[in-house]
Amino acid sequence: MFKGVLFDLDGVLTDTAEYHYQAWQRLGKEIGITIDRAFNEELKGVSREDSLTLLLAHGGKTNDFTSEQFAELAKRKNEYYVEMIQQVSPKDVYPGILALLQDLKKQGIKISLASASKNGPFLLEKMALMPYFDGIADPSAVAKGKPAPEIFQLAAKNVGLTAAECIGIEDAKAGIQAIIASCALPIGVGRSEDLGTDIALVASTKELTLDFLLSVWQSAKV
Ligand code: UVW
Repeated sequence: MFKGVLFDLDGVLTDTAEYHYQAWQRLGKEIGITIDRAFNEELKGVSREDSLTLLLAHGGKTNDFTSEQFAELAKRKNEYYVEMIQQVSPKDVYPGILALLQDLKKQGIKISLASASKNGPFLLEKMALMPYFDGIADPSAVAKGKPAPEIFQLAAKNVGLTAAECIGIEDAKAGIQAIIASCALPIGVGRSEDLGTDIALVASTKELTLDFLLSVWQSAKV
């Protein structure tokens, strides 16, 4: 039986993945880089700085900015994003998530956040989900972001577990790769075209019930 669940935030607990996309799009437009949803898939789950590096490479502008300008662009994107998430409230929690968190708590299963976003704690507060979380991995405390396993390993460690004792839930390809590398058991929220065919997938968070998690764990561990 798994002892913990490690949650990504953007695109798993709520729809902030869309706000990230809009904020990157706005910044991109200002510096002459157009992005679409297909490219945005590559930014999902990736840290702010790594996303900016990918955006500049996408627009052929890798060497166009000094490190000070790079920092200013990252800050500007975050300002656009933070502006949009001010209105986030408990109504924005994805379907099924609250019931899952409540059921996990009742079973004494640890709940930990493994998000690359430095805005994670702010969003948990806004959605009134903070009381459910036993631990939050600080993304600035890990040397390498997703797809490296560190953030999931830290999220497990923060609740006294190893990643191998946990299920990890993600909507992004880099995140699924990080879960697999950490030895946690992945569940993807999304499409097999984006996340792969070799892991348990749900099309909607509505399907993320405790029973579903138990069945995924049992079938992976036989
Ligand atoms: C991500 O974009 C993942 O992080 P932040 O919210 O810190 O910019």
